[in-house]
Amino acid sequence: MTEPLVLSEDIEPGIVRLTFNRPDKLNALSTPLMREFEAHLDSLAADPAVRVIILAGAGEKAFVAGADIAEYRGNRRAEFIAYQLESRRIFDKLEALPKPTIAAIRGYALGGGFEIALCCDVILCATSARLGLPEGLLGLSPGGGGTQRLTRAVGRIVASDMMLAARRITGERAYQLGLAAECVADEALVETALSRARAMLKVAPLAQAEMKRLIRQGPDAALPVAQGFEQEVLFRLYGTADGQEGIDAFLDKRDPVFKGI
Ligand code: CO8
Repeated sequence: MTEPLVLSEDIEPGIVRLTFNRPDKLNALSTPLMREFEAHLDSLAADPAVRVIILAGAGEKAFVAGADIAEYRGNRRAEFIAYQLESRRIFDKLEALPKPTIAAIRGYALGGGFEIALCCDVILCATSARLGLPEGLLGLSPGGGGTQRLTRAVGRIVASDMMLAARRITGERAYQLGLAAECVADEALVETALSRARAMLKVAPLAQAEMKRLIRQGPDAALPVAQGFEQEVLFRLYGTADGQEGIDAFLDKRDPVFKGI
């Protein structure tokens, strides 16, 4: 039997880890790998028992070193465009998942690999992490949202420095820039991701889904409009069973039991 290109593991109730699994090619995003990844995203999205998804890379060297450059050779324009369109759809699907996602990065997260991380809600880095968008070195430009999501995340100057000089940054620098929520020793990364995921299990799922959307979509709207979105969400959540459960539980000095309704 051939090894899956994306491993899916139930780590603890509610927490699933997807691991990109082509370590000999630094987990490069081949077409078959992207299709397996999408199939996992679809089934995790549809499974109400799954609350948090952690993304990781197999092996010591990389999270994901980008698109599979071997597939790019030969100026096969139709295939190239088809891959880019399919990948963009999958990246957008990852970003829009109504559950929290965590990218746990050890080693290289380059090109499409970094762009996948930018589609996640929280990036955690090991000190070995090296993040970058080196497409310019191939005579190309990013295609998985990197020019836009990175620029929105860190601003124009740092994004330009990283892209125009193909400069990789370390996990520690990513943390300083606010790109990573934390940077820890390599040996601590798995446990750190797990502890973040456990913390996420305690937050009401509907509230998480709504906050995700607000965080992503709000900055593209004018502030008063975005604040309007925020208020609508809060009013809606207040009327949900979980909204009332959270308030009751606090006042009754007990842990809330959220049902996602
Ligand atoms: N594609 C295909 N194979 C790769 C890739 C890749 N992106 N990265 C590494 N590999 C392969 C190498 O060819 C090598 O294979 P082999 O052993 O068969 O020769 C193996 O992985 C190990 O790599 P290296 O020997 O190169 O390892 P080093 O430690 O010397 O170097 C680097 C590590 C610096 C990460 C180096 O491998 C490298 O520069 N890789 C390419 C990085 C890159 O340019 N990434 C961007 C690709 S373009 C892109 O991502 C566009 C995104 C589009 C988004 C939408 C689609 C997802």
